[in-house]
Amino acid sequence: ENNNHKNVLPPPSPAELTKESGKNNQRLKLNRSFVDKTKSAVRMSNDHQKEVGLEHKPEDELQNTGLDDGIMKVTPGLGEVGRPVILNQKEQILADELFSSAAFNVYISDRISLNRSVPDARHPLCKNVQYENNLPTASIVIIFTNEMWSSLLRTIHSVMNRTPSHLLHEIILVDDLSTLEYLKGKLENYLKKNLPKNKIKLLRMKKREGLIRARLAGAQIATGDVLVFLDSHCETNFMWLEPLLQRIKEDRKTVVCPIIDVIDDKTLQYVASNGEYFQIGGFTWNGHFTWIEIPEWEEEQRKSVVAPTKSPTMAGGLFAIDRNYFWEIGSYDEGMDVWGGENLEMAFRVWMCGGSLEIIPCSHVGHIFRSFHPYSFPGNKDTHGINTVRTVEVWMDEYKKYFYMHRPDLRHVNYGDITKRLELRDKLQCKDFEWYLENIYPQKFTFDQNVFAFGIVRNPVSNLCLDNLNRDEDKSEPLGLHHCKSQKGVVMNQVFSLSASNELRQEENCAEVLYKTSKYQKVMMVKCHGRGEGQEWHHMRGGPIIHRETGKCLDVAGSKATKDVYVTECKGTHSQIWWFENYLNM
Ligand code: LR7
Ligand code: MN
Repeated sequence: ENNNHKNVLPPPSPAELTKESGKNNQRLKLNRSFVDKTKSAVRMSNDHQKEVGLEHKPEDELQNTGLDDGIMKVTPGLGEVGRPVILNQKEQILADELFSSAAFNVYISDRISLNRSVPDARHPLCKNVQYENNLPTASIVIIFTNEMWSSLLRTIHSVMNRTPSHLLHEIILVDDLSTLEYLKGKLENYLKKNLPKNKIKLLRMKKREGLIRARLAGAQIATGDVLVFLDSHCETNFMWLEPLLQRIKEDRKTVVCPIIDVIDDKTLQYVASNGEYFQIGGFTWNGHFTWIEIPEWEEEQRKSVVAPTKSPTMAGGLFAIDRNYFWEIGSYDEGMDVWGGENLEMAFRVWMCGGSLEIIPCSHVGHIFRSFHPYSFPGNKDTHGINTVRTVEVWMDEYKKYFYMHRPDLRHVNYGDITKRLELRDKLQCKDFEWYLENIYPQKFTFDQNVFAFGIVRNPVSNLCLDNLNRDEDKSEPLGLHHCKSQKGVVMNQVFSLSASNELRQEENCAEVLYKTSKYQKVMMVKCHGRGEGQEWHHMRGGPIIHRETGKCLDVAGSKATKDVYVTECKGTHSQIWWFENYLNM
């Protein structure tokens, strides 16, 4: 397992955000007594599909799928309507043993019908949207390497079940040199027997190419009007394809993404929100994709909560693009290996070279979010890092310095030849990265722009500096103190800005006082919300850093090195004096 790249995390669920945590009591036990309820569960799902005018298969066909393949052990009704499956203790032990091979609960997956129903995850307004009859056709490209049988086939079945056949030109499966035995002859037989021959193609890579070149190979043999890429562990939702095709028909230069719903890696629950809240794509200066809020100007511009929403970047795995436009705009960088970075590359390129990137809220596709990679990285390379170097060298102009500040280890890495990509940028007469930041992602925070002060923040008497102590940026963690470091190498842990809106912040995280009662109050680093309130701080050169809401001061007293920093009554003592490395005249 290669630790150099962190995996893409699922977006927070609306429940998590509104704190009205899971009132979901429909959790099912995997045991025989459940079978009684099966019929109603399946019938419910069929009625559900009828409602929106989709064809549905006869009940016995649904229940028999996969039963004789030697891998599936379907318990009819289990996981229907996307419900979570909870195992008893004995089964959980068996499931845990299998978990590491798949990075999700394959034991449960093997027991859920390949044709299981999903909850309608769309906003109710989507049901009123009309789509044209003569939409372009789609080639669905699904790449995989050693994907589990049940998750791969459930992806394919869900596409077959929820895509009108006149829009489904073909499904192209690309096997990136899987070694699992059942993905060889057995898979071919299954496809021949159970799926329409004219709709399904299986392409085998001769060597392990990685997801970027595997997708390129799939795209090369595609003949539909639109390319739709999916990961190999997805479940499509109601009317998932029509909204994507409709938008591309209106504007062939838009690259469109569905809302990606979470399929829980432990319970296989298809988590359906109310369809109203979703996030769009951003990036961090260390080269990772991240979820961000829809900015207010975009909220105003789109006429309805279900209207297409512009997004600075995309997660990467699930999107649709006009097939000819895919090639015109430079397809993918074929110099990228295995996993990572291609999504930001494509996002920058599309925006900078005259296209656009949108999330289409009426299209939903579920994806199993995994917390580690179940497959190997040949040569144990940090492919995310190296692919991202290719991206920043081609697209980010002088802004690449911010990336290298986070990753000085990659400054001299061999990233191969990028001449062709630079030529492409030239040929397409693309705009520069500054244009992208100003026009597409103006809310992106750059630590030395629109700030009063930036750099390390030192208390001179103790020679201690503010430091995030390498704590998890995705969680709320206390702000710490550490001996001040020199400015060479990776120093981002100690780089802070006092922003023009009076935030004491690192990239996406702002200092906030959360517990307002005790004498020494901890300072937490939490996601910046831009509303001032508990995230507002005031400071002048060589003076205290004052938290506006409580009127208290940042203080090193009471905390030793490698401890957390506190706010306490302002006293004008040495322990409350701070110097930013740089002050700007604004
Ligand atoms: O060497 C490989 N060859 C492959 O064919 C490695 C992977 N793959 C296949 C793999 O079987 C899977 O179908 O490529 C697909 C993506 O790999 P995952 O599922 O391990 O990736 P991920 O879901 O963790 O990562 C996200 O970011 C990647 C960056 O390179 C890709 O763009 C993935 O497609 C992307 N997935 C999504 O966007 C789904 C939503 C996740 C989020 C946010
Ligand atoms: Mn994936």
